Formats: sequence, C-alpha cells, structure tokens
Amino acid sequence: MSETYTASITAPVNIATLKYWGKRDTNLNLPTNSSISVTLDQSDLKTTTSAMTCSSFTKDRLWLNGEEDLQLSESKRLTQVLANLRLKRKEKEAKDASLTKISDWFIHIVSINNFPTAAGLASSAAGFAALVACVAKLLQLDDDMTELSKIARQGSGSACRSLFGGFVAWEMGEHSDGTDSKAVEVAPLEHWPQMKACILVACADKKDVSSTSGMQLTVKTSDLFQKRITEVVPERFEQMKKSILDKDFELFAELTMKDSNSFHATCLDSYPPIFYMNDTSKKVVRLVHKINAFYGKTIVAYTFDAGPNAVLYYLEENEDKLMTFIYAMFKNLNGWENKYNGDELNKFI
Ligand code: 2P0
Repeated sequence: MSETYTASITAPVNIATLKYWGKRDTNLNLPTNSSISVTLDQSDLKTTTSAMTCSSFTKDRLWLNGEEDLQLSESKRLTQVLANLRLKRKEKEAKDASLTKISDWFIHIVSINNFPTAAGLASSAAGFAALVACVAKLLQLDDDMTELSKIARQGSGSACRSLFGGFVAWEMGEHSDGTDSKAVEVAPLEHWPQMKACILVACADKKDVSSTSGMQLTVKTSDLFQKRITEVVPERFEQMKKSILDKDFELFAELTMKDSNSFHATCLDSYPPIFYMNDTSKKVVRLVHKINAFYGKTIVAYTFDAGPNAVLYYLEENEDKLMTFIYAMFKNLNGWENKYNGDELNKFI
C-alpha cells in the first residue's frame, strides 16, 4: 500500500471591526488599508478541513460541504495557495535529505462549514485559513502563523486574520511583493474574555455582489474612499488597537460602529451603488443606538460585513440587558414575553 499522510484542523470565522475594503494589488491580495478583527470562539462558526496526500493520487481534489469542486485546477487562488505551500515543503526537503519528497504528491482536501457559505458571514476567511493551516500541517511546515498568513491572504484577504484567535490586525504593509502584508496578534482571547459576539442572521442567502468585485468597484468609483484609506482608517487603526489593549469597551464599540458605517457609506458611494444592508439591518442599527441611549452608556456595538447580517459585540456582564431588547424586537423567540416586559419594550422600539 502507498504511504499516506493526513491532517485535520478547524479555523473559526473572524469578523472585522475595522474593515478591509479595497486592494492595491489584486494578484497578491494586497489591501489599501490595514484592518482589525475579532476571531470568534472555535465552538461557534468554523470550517473543519482534513487533507490527505499519497504517492498514488493522480490529481489535487477538493470537496466543499460534501460536493466535489470540479473547477479546482481553474481556481487561481487555490492553485496559488497550494503552490506556495508546496514550495515551502520543497525548500525544507532540499535542506534535509532524509525527508520524504511529498512536495511532489497530489493532495485531497475535504472542507465543511457549519454555517451558510458566501452569505456575508466570512466563509472564505475561515475556509482559506483552515485550508492553509491544514495543508501546512500535512506538509509538516515549521512556519509560524504570521508567515502562513501571507499565503492565506492570497487565497482570500480576510483569511489571513483567521489564523489567529482573539484580536488580530492585518498590517497592510508597504512592499509591492507582499512580504510585509501579514496578520499579527493584537491580543489573545484570554486578554479580554468578557468580550462576546452575537450574530443576527437577517438573511442567509448568497450575496448579490461578491466582496472581491464590490471592493474594486469602490476603489474605482467612490470619492469617499480616498479619504477613508488615507485619513480615517490609519487613525482608527491605532485607536482601536489601543482600545483593545486598554479594554476600553466604549471606545472600541464606537470605533467599530463608525467603521462599519464608513465602509457601507463607501459602498453606497460606489457607482452603481452597492447595498449590503437591508431593512432588518437598519432596524438593528437603530435599536443598538436606542439601547445605548437607554442605558446612558455604550454597552453594545454593531458591525455589518458584505451582507445584511449583524454582528453585535458586547461584554458578558451586559448580555441580559442586551438580550431583553433583542428578544423583544424579534418576537419569534420562545418565552420572551414571560421573561421581559413586552409592553414597555414595544413602546421603546
Ligand atoms: C473584512 N470583508 O475586513 C471585510 C469587511 C467584507 C467586509 O474581507 O477578495 O472575502 O477574497 O480578498 O476577504 C471580505 O473580503 O475578499 C472582507 P477577497 P474577502 O472582513
């Protein structure tokens, strides 16, 4: 029987609090601004990926959510990512003659998301992060996560941030070859374990405008965009990192909401305009501002990616205060009437 190697890994979704939107190099996925995200707990939304390599395999194959992707060889991003990982293995084999030359073998990959794919829930981020981490493990590479993040970035920009848990920055870098465009940890999850995220799925359908094409339309046509990347985001990047290190929730929340609004404003300022938020999303925005006004301080922040679904960030101590309102707004959750004063809430919303 042929010799085989296997590896398995899970990668969680990350939700940006300072958004990546725009590329300065579409080949290498080099962004026009740095970004920050929070990687959700492994037990929530995640991709699980397993890989196997064997000298008798005759081609690379990939199964996504149970179905084989027959276009694998035509996917530039996938082939580029696999080629980069194999190159690293080749370099290792060149230095150590005792290693089996598995860099020449084909790989079979099976990947499963436990949440809707391409619905603006960062499926490509978790997907490419899991693929890179899994194949790196399969090929027994010694590179650290920051080094691997440069490869994951080429699969999907936001994927580079999913290689780390907790609070993560993707530094845009300056070089044209992408060697300094990488993900780094701002703080591990344990630094601020009270931080919680709640996802309100307004619609799980596939989005109309993919992030990749949407952001390039914005780069080409939006006037607001220039101000965003040259002035707004660079300042926010430093402020947000500090708010995380200082565990300053009110500042973190304000920056998060403002950045979501700024990103969606540039989408609307694109021509023709791109709409990712829907009426339910707007209701959530209004509700969050009302909740914060009601309590006299910012206890919750919203952020929206390239889709209508809201991600709310809050501290664990405020979960009950927040959920009181969420349950009242989306009355289809069992038992809310018994637990909370529905009349008062209805007046409020
Ligand atoms: C982000 N998004 O920072 C932003 C916010 C969506 C809105 O990264 O073309 O799927 O694969 O690099 O990473 C979505 O874009 O785009 C994204 P590609 P990607 O999370």
